[in-house]
Amino acid sequence: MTDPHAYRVDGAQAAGDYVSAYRRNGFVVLRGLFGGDEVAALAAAADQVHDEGMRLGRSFRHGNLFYRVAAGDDGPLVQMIQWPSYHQAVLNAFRLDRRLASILAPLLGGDLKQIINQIHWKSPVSSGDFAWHQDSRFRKPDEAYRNLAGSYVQTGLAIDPHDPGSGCLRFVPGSHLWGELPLECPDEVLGAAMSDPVLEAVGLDAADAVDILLAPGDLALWSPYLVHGSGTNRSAHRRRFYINGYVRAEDCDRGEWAFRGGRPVPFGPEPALVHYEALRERRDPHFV
Ligand SMILES: O=C(O)CCC(=O)C(=O)O
Repeated sequence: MTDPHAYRVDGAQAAGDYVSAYRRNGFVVLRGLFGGDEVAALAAAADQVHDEGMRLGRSFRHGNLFYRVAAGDDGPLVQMIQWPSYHQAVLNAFRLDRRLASILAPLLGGDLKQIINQIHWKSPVSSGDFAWHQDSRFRKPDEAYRNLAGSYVQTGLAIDPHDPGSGCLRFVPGSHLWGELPLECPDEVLGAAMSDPVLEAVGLDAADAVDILLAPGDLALWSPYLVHGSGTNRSAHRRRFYINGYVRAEDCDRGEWAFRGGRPVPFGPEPALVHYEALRERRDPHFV
């Protein structure tokens, strides 16, 4: 069956289509953006940083680089790594790939900074759930982000198959048009299950939510106001997801530069302030 939310970006017509679909629904899926060899290289890079997290054994921070490692029944469980691109060249190349710049250009323009650079792991049958939320709640402080609805796009690149069995994303189409909603969210959305009454309390219906099916190499784009979550991985394989979030540079005071005029911008000598408020004061690597 044809997926009404999925496009292939191989022509001007398709480009117009995915942009209007994104604006209408608050998300869109682009199929087959990266090929098999590229995804294999990305998977190997993800495995490298995952091994680093396993060796650390618990959550660890060095500046913006952060490993979130939970205590699993059988040992450490690496759930998320933020800003691995500072030291992992393949991950860095993906976040700066010009295909991303050209996909984002009609939505955000060519001068982009980056707020999110992270990988999520859902190991088989482990709780890597994400409660229903809007990403806007994490774009703080408010004054650093201007025109958030139109200036920010989150992207997620599938490394493994994403489907209901492996805990794929669930999106509520059109919910981005409602702006910031008083969703009753746990402080930590990672590790908390989606609770449908939370949607009903703000006038949304879980029955309207759609499963986002992704094959390796597919890219999902979503709005900071789109209500979304994801469930438990009950499959026999890992579900890895490479998330990069971009913002129109002139509308944001935070983030690392990613593209200027559509061209990749390498990291500068000092990390930029993104989310970690103690970036300048606490420079030493430390367990958290
Ligand atoms: O990895 C997932 O399934 C959830 C991702 C998500 O909700 C987010 O990054 O905001």
